[in-house]
Amino acid sequence: MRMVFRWFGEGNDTVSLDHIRQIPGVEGIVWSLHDIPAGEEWPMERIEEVRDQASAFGLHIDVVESVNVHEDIKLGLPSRDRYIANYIRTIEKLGQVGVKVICYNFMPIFDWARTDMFKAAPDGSTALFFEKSKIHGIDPMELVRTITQNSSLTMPGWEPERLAHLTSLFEAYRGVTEEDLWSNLEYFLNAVVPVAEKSGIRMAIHPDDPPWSIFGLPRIITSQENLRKFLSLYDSPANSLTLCSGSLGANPDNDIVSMIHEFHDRIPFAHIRNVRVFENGDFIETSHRTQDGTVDIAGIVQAYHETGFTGYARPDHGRHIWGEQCRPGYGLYDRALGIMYLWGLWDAYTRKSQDQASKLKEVVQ
Ligand code: CS2
Ligand code: MN
Repeated sequence: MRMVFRWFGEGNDTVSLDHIRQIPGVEGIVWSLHDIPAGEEWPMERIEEVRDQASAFGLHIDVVESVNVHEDIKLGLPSRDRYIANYIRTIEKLGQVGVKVICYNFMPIFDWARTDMFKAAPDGSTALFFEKSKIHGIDPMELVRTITQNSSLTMPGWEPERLAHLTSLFEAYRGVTEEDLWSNLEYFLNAVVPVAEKSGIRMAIHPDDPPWSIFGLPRIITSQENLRKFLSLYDSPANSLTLCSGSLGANPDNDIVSMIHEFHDRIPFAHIRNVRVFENGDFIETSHRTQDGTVDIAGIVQAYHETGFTGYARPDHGRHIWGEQCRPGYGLYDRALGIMYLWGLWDAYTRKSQDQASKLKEVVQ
């Protein structure tokens, strides 16, 4: 397991590279060019700039999250080919600087969605919260305001330029079914996966968060069955998964341990975080500790250990604790605590398998 940490870029993050390198076992940043609109080609100078900033602190840039997919590609419009051509040139450039994994998602219009960015927990911390009944009643624009209002920093997946055209975006998706979305995704994969293969990059789709339809928009990267279907669309190691335990775990029917055992050779990037799902379907992000939520984090780390996971992992989100002022979900403290929990589990499983191996040796001798 190779630990990495998301960094939003100079002037766009409350956490510095200097802090990141002090978290035990963190070897690289997970990065993006957040100001470049989806569909545009990334300039090489900007890519090299991030590489140089990271390497000044001894950190690598192997994992990009995300190169966002233009809405016309998800919609399957004729203009998609132009945006796919730009995407391909970006993949090639990222390959040239040694990037190994590109995370992306295929959610129509919205990326991750929550109804409350700072929901208070009894211990005084706050965290991202999703209230199922609230989302049914509200105007999508209200959701955009909830998510973007408290922050002067960019919110990934919630770019104001794009969301300013919300009405026409919804209009464009009218009549677009899950089947359409699958076939538009397949078209995209057929174009980009061969390029990724040649560039030494694994494309790793992020599951939908939450893993069900919102505002009547189709969502397909939601379950074990659908992940299986996704992988079969293009059978190559370069067509792979960012397995996010928190996103998938918002639906208690999703058995993430089973997914790791089934898909392990197609998971180059793990997002490991916990959520607590309530009986009515609402959920709140919690600490990483297994007992604090409803996702079996210890079982997940064990499954990665048992399957010999050598990919990248990040703690994904954290709560806001100790009064930290930060981008929602992306403070330093709780994510760093999460990393230490993940390492604790990992090292214990390593020790256990070493002990078992030496016992076996004794028996054989
Ligand atoms: C995050 C996402 O919701 C999550 O779990 O990891 O915001 C993720 O960064 C994007 O969906 C990836 O494209
Ligand atoms: Mn995630």
